[in-house]
Amino acid sequence: MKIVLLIPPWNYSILKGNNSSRAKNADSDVTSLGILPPTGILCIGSALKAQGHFVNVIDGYFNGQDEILKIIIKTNPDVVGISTISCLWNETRKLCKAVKEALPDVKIILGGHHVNYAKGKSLEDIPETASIVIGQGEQTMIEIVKKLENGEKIEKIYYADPKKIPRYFEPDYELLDGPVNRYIPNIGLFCQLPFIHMFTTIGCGRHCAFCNVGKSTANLQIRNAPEIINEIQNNINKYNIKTINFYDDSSIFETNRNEAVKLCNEIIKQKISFKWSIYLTNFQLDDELLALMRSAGCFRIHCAIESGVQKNRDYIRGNHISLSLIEDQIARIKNSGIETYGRFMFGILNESYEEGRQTIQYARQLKLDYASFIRCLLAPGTKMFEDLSKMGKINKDISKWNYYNDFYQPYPMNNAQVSKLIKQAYINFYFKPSVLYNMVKKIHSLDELKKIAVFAKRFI
Ligand code: B12
Ligand code: SF4
Repeated sequence: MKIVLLIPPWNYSILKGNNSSRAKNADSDVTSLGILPPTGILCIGSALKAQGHFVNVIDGYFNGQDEILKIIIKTNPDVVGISTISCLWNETRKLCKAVKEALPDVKIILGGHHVNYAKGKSLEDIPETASIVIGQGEQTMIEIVKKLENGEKIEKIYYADPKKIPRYFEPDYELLDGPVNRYIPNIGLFCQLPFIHMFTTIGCGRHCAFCNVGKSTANLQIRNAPEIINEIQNNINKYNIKTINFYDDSSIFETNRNEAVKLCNEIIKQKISFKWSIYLTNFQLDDELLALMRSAGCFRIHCAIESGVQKNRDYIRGNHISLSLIEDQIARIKNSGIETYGRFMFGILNESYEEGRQTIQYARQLKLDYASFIRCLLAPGTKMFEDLSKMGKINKDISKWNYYNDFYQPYPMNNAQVSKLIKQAYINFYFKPSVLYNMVKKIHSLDELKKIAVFAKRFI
């Protein structure tokens, strides 16, 4: 069968709730601080390709609705699978309508984060949908396509069995409608290009106050070291990858020390030459593991600190990691020779403007090598969503939802204060001679320098 899998159109302007012209490339708008390939639908694509189906993956970052429609009409697929997130639900709705008008026989299947949350309500919102898939999509998509091939009726709602560990299908970048090197990662993720991001675990298993992924995925599944090594080598051999970021929030480095040690030892033994970084949320890596990671090529650790005020950090991450533990961990990482990148957010429920300023001070005091400061983005079905909802702060009109503004108002800060804090934080953190000197000293490549220059222009 012929299958098109896609991410609906998105860019900075669309996320702000506007219709907009397309970004020309991954450096031409602000979201371009990190444009990465859509792993979820690439894994599903791999699974379907392994069954002998024809698969085309379209990324809505590089294609507007008209371009997507043209590709779909040209491909004339039997199935269109769309990955959904809440702030692009309206784009998804428009696209489904247009696809169905152009190709009335096509079966539209929706999956991903928004339908995981909204479940049956998504079918009411988008009546053009043939089925929705809740949970991990590989196995279920194989099942659905098989049924369609046999002329059998398909269900309206499929639940991927959370207890069944799905087979992991490596994302197949050959399925993309463009070259993999047009993706440009976030400023801190790479030291040299080409870059790719990977996952050492599947699912999540946590319940952060702003995110609904943990609620809808199966419990955390650990990938084994040989399988991860195989994917690393494939990426290096096929795309000459120089930097990899392990993008998972609960990577094996924090959740399965044995597998992490095996992975590092194997990288060293096989002399696999690449630089890599990880995300950290639990802050409990010991010195021995840090030294081994460093020997295996780990150059930077992204620390999800979120807030310098304990009550706000506890609320948002829910794992009660004390600020003193974070400080101790940062010192250990620095001692190991690995660079530190702190990640912070503003606009947490009940965070005051003054507390936001304390977070800026905290970021400076930690003497991190890099830091990023973002707006706390909210997903429906989460604790923060429910709490704001009870306070009447949520705009329930789904057609108005977007990433930046209309969807909800932070409390007690307003959006303007959040934006002001973000700007102040970058200026206060980076415009210090010692930080700038350190950054320049540590620049790993011309590509990294160029990315830093694009970023710095926003504040000059
Ligand atoms: C990597 C990542 C990115 C990358 C790549 C995006 C992408 N489309 O893959 C980049 C940096 C580009 C990015 C950008 C954005 N992201 Co993002 N991103 C993530 C992250 C950290 C991992 C996603 C991932 O690859 N997981 C691994 C794969 C294997 O799993 P998966 O994507 O969930 O897919 C599986 C299932 O969901 C399902 N499935 C998914 N799609 C489909 C489709 C069909 C048809 C079927 C049947 C099943 C199915 O099957 C898949 C395979 O098992 C998640 C957080 C998280 N832990 O999930 C946030 C997350 C998805 N991002 C989010 C957001 C908001 C954004 C941005 C708006 C942010 C911004 N300002 O730029 C943009 C929008 C991009 C977009 N259109 O998708 C939110 C979504 C919130 C929500 N619930 O709606 C999340 C959950 C983060 C959060 N905690 O809030 N993101
Ligand atoms: S933000 Fe929290 S709930 Fe969401 S994926 Fe990361 S660890 Fe899981």
